[in-house]
Amino acid sequence: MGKTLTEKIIETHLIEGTLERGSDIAIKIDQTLTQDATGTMAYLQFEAIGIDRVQTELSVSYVDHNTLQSDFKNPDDHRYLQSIAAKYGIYFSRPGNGICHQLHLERFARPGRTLLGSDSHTPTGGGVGSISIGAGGLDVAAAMAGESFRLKMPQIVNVFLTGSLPDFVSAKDIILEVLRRIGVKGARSKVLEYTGPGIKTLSVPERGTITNMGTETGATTSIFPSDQITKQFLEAQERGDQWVELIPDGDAVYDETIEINLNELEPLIAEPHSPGNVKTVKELEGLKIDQVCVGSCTNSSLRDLKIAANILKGKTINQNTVLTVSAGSRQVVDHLIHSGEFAYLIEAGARILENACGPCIGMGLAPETDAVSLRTFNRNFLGRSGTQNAQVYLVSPETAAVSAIEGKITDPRIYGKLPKFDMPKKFKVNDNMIIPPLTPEEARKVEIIRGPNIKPLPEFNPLPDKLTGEVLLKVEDDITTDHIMPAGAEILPLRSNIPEISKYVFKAIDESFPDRSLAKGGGFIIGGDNYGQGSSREHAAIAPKYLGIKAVIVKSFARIHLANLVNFGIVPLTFVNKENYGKVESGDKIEIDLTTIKSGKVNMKNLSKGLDIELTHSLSEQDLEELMVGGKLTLIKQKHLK
Ligand code: MIC
Ligand code: SF4
Repeated sequence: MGKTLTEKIIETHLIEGTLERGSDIAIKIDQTLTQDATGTMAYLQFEAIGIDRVQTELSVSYVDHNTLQSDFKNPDDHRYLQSIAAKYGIYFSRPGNGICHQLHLERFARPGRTLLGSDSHTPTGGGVGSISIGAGGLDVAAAMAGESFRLKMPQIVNVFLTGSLPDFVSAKDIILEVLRRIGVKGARSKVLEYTGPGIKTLSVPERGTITNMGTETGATTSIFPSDQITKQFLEAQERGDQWVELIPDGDAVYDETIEINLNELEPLIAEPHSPGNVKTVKELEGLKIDQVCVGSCTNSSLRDLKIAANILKGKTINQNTVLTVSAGSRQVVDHLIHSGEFAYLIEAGARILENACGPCIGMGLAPETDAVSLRTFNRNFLGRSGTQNAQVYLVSPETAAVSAIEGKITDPRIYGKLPKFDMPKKFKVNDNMIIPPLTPEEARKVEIIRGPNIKPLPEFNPLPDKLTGEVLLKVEDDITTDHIMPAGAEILPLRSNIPEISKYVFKAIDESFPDRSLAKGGGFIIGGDNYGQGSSREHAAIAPKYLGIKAVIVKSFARIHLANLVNFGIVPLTFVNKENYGKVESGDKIEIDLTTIKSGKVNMKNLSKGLDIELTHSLSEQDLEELMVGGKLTLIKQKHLK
């Protein structure tokens, strides 16, 4: 029986387990990436593990999220990260160089390699045929220490593409179409593997757009084969020697197939407040817009900015619409400057931002009150832009540029033929903002520099046999990590300071949550389906743990958040019968008996209502061991001390 591409790469990295779907496996990790917002915590943990140097083939530390410097906190973190990179053999991408995923695709991602990144959009690397997975910072720290990465062997979905995209229809519309069909929970425990004749029409950055935003379907990762298009891209990045052909076998067997005819696609848009609320742009045409943002790790490649620039050439943006542009890398900007296309953006009235995440994570450029903001980004969760009542829509660069000129949501196809533009045969490669690792001797002399905002890691105790307390909060389906642990310019600088950042847990849902939790000595959270979707931020677990949260009981979890809860000793449980969600309310006193947890069955007593409710979990033996000692770090430290 033939193999899928995913199976082939996983098989060559398998440390434990088999390819049987749903079984527990452990894979070797070749590369890691971190970004600054998750990186400080990941490196504090790496330091706590206590080894001299990273054990991976390649580890890169990027600075791209916390780039607004309104006081000392963010720059202190950058300096800490730079000193850590020098100390432990890590490449350091300096602030201003660009967004981690765009940069990693350009400079480091390799076909056939595994990449673990402390950011949920790490699957961008799937654009060159790498198995690239997002994880919590502690899992990435463990991978840097040479530990394998544990996951459930995913099912593999064949996303079979035929045809080619019409003018003004974009790679972004392909992933929006996938989201339209399967929604934000549709690919959980699955890998989306792209095949079919249509893939030959897509360049690597376009493939990167698709694998990047595959995260929004809940997929473990997404991947394209490594073919002649990959070869050309790597050669153009002066990395031709890293190319290997990697394709699925002709008779590969997939668990499911989704067919998309690219000829039939039209411009799509995700409405507030979920990337899964997909409509056609036509359906929303005419809605007045206040802001348009082009950029983010989904759509900030040279191809995307050239499209936007050439549409805007000789035009002026609508007088009631603000346009921002943030390139994914200096390489992108360098090309646009030399080709003259950068001028088209500036002349049209774009506000040029740093090469960083920027407005995507509420780091500046928050929209005005009640604004409609059209963004080429991947997430439009409530409040994420920094303005609670803003309405954020997600679109392609084509739709964004045309709409910025028109001042209203506009189907870009009304502009007729897509303007012509050339892509370079060779990219301008200049890695002078990536500091390579030092030799072990040089590294030994490096001092780690810590600012006053970098606080020690909190320590957590082993779990008792019984958990008792009050349900502090009950929430609905699809709660995101942005709900649990909000980001934005005010809160993100606190990522290295757990006591401070904990004060913002569930801020938009219930501002009293942190104080109530501390006052009651902690308690429980009840949730619906897909609890914890979105970001990889482990702060959505560490901060609730710090506030005393003992267990989270839901209908189902999102993958990365579930792993983060285990890593920090919060018990993640699910209802055996989802209807029982209705039998426990905020304020109820409950008791959970953990003595039977190894059997997979856990009893919860609702003491307030006099009910017994059966709970379960999907945790492996290893997960349970980590959980019961109060978190993964304790176990890893013990292992490395031996
Ligand atoms: C995001 O897009 O939500 C982030 C910010 O990149 C996060 C990481 C973080 O919270 O630091 C992610 O996607 O993992
Ligand atoms: Fe940065 Fe936004 Fe991409 Fe997250 S989704 S890595 S915040 S650009």
